[in-house]
Amino acid sequence: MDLTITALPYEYTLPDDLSKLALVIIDMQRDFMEPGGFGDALGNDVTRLQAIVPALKELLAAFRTLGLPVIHTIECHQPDLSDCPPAKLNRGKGSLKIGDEGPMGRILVLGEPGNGIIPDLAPLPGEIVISKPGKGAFYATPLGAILAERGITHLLMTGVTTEVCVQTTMREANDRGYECLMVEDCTESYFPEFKQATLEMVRAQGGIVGWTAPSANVLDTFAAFRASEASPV
Ligand code: C5J
Repeated sequence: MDLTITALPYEYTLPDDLSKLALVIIDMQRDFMEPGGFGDALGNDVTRLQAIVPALKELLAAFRTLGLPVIHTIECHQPDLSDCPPAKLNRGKGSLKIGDEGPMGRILVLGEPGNGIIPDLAPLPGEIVISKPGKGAFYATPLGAILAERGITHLLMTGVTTEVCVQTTMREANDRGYECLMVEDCTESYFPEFKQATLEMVRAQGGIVGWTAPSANVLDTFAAFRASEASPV
């Protein structure tokens, strides 16, 4: 049977083999989620982002229950910042720059406490964790090769922030031929109007970048799938 998720601008059809569907969780790291990190240093109210954690945790649990692929990303740089171009390093007038020592260690540097994924969404052994120096998760990472190797064709996009790393990654994925759906209540921005605009943008013009749907619709489809597996016709 064709499995679909009720979505905008129209229903999103899942691959015949569900193992070709991956959950992509972008940058749910302390740097963006907690006071003292990069997001905070740029002057943002980081507490706004906490609201998505329960829904994302539930969606992650559903993927784990079904044994489907999960990909986490972390925005980070090497300690010598050799992978951080001046255009990124010097951008903005925040209180702390990338590489500076902050309350959670060096800002956006791999391995520092602030660079870790929040405990609620900590990766399990075997889940893919992509360290990315850019906003998009395909740039300068093995993500494309990993997806190709596993035959993954469909991506559910979640994480923070909606209009920066999540949208950039979704656009990169769309151009590479992936069928992408942004999960509305599992992504957040420091700017509610930017989140709203992003959701509208990606699904405009017949889904020019992809689809959007609330996580409840994804969970409903998974429940239907499990019911069909339990009592095949
Ligand atoms: C930002 C991100 N906003 N993960 N990074 O700098 O969206």
